[in-house]
Amino acid sequence: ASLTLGMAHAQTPDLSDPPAIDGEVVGDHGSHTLRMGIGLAESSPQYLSSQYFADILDKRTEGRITVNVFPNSQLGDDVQMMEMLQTGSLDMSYPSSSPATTYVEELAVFDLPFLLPTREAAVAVMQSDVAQEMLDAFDGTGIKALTFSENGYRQLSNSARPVETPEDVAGLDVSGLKIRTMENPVHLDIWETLGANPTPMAFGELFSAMEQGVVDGQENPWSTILTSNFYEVQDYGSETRHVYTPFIMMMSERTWDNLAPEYQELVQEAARQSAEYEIQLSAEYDDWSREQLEERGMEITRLDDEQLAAFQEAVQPVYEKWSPEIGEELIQEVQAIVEETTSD
Ligand code: 2Q2
Repeated sequence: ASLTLGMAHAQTPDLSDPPAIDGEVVGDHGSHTLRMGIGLAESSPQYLSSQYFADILDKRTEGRITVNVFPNSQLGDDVQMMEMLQTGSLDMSYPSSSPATTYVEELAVFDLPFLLPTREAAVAVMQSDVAQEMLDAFDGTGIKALTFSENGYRQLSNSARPVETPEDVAGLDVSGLKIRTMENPVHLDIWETLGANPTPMAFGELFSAMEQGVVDGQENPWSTILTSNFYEVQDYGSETRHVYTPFIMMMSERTWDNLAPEYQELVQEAARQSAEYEIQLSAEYDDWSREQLEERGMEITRLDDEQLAAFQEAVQPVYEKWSPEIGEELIQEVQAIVEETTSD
């Protein structure tokens, strides 16, 4: 991206080929055709990196492992697809960590508002031992959690009014904004604490709920608001960056157990390589998507430090309420990792 400040135009994401697929071909240990369901559109970093994952497996097994990726919540929403992994009726999925807290409650640390101030800190946490322990904690649930990647910094959008302050969310002489949230208790609490009327809802139902006015708004990274065409039904955006959400690439334990050890090793390596590519793409998409949304008519409010501090202050009670549930020690471990990255 260009180094000038102000209205620097974020570079269009470099959607050229992902990193070359090197590494030797893995021997013949049978053939597998896997189905992977995701929630986002074909233009999203989530889909593009899932396709890269599939390409790595195809190339390094000479076509013996094929992954067919189904985007746009075609096969179901995050909660449904995780259940399908457990029963073995779906091989892979790529939900956010937030709806997965029902399986591993420590994941809710990622839902604490303003916990991860920079992408560098977020990546350091996702690549830490404590994060690996959360992935390992899926063992026995029927889900093999392979790796974290970036859904990204969540931003508020709505169809009612510009939002610069928590009071704008609550509405002084009008009712609080009706905000859709992911199916996660911490997210519900964040928006209740801000005086909104939050409703948990599957991602696949969100566009029509906004179109029909069932909800006024939602919160997702700019690239999701762009690639899922939310700008068609949302006039206002606010750069709140209130939560950084990871994705978790998941495989059915049945599918995993069915793979030869050599294939399991390759799947794990391909998952890591595609997650690295996804984080790079998602970072490139972030500012660029916000500019694309403005070009498509969304009025986006950039919060200054004072306005941001007002939101951070307003959601402080969420920490008081959820720290005991999530675990003070875990939160301190994560905050220590954040400190390390922001101190140098
Ligand atoms: O708000 C949401 O539900 C999204 O951030 C989703 O968690 C995410 O896009 C997944 O649906 C992707 O499969």
